[in-house]
Amino acid sequence: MAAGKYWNEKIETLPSEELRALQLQRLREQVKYCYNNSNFYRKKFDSIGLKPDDIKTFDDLKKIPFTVKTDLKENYPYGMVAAPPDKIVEIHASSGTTGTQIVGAYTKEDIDAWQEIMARSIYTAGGRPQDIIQIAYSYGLFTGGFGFHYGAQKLGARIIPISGGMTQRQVKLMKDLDVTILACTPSFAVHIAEIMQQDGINPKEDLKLKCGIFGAEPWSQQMRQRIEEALNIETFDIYGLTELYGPGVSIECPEHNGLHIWEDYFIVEIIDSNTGEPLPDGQEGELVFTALSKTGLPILRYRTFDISKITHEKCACGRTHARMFRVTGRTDDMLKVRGVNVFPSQIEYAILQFPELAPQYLIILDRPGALDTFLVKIELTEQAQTNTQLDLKQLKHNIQHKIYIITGLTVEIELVKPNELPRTDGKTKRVLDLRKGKM
Ligand code: DLL
Repeated sequence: MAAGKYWNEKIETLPSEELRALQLQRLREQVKYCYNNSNFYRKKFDSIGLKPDDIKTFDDLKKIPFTVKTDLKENYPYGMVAAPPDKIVEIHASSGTTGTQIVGAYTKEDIDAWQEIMARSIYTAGGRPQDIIQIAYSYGLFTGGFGFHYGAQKLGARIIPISGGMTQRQVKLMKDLDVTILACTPSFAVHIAEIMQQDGINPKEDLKLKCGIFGAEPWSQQMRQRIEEALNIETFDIYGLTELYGPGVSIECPEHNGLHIWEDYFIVEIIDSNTGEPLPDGQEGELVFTALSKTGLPILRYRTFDISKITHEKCACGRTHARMFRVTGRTDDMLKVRGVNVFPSQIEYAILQFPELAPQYLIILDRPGALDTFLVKIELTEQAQTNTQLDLKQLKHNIQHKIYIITGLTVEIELVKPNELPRTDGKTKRVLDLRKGKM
């Protein structure tokens, strides 16, 4: 099936009209499947007098109420499962940012679909059967490890299923086994690069690494540049969530101009998160997805909380599937500090403009008295740390000013030594909010 630059040329380059027709046909079938097999959706439809046959066009999609995270939580663990129990062959889960488990239940058909979109995603990022892929996402309930494993297996690449952790061993194996693709979270990639530097490994000379497929958490353009330079690779942003199989909902193509959403499997909408109203292409809002083929735990119009924007313009790579732009944050990540809304990604964007700073930072919020305090601890790079000429006071002032320009907030800056902040092999926690419980 795979040839040249496409994994599945016919589907990936399907003319838009045909793609819409395919989606509509799958949507109608999926709505029927939900109504006939899911108690949750049948009740939801019945409560507003909606019948599956009422969904005839894309416009009718709006008649379907949103599905939200609390639906999954309230129906934990199996309340939203639509397939018979003996058809569920695998479970994954995400603890999410709020700590409550979200469970994903997969039938064999779901695993096949996930494997297909992951193989397609890795291929889109340049992965080929002759590649050697180090999967440094955690294996287990988290969907990262297994999602990449299934995709790479279908692609026929050689898999190094190392999982997360063991950073020094990651580096050694990458070198010894001639790894060409690294798959992990961007923050773990930063840590791997640090260990390489410490161990005197020069990626350009000592490794065969050509690309990195990174996702599962927001990362800025500045973070990308740092990683690409440190590891001497091209990087690809991959997006997904447990509720929609896991990784592989969308991925960047070599144009690096947005992430193609595999529209034969998903319908994407962008909505205003306050009003729920759909927003036009190009406008930033919350991503909402309808899965067109899931049978274990089908999901219609799922509000992700993820903030992005989309475009349906044709991409220079020839793929016709819509693109979403990098997720800048989540509606529930937004920090409200002294009445000002600020996203951690804005802080990252500001600080990584300073070459003296490493991409390692922690935001600490507190409320010792009546007012919020906002402290950003940032590591200096090794070079900056040993540079006796560096005017730290001036540097702090410049960082403060940059953050003020971007967010409107005056924050406190603490510059710390390299390696002082905690490292992670998964999703990094960038915010410590000590105000909780004091509100
Ligand atoms: O993080 C699935 C995944 C694994 C994606 C490996 C990519 C690579 P969850 O644990 O359910 O699933 O978390 C999903 O992570 O709603 C986003 O907020 C965030 N997220 C995922 N990918 C990206 C990305 C996996 N590329 C939640 N950029 C999502 C920004 C991302 N945020």
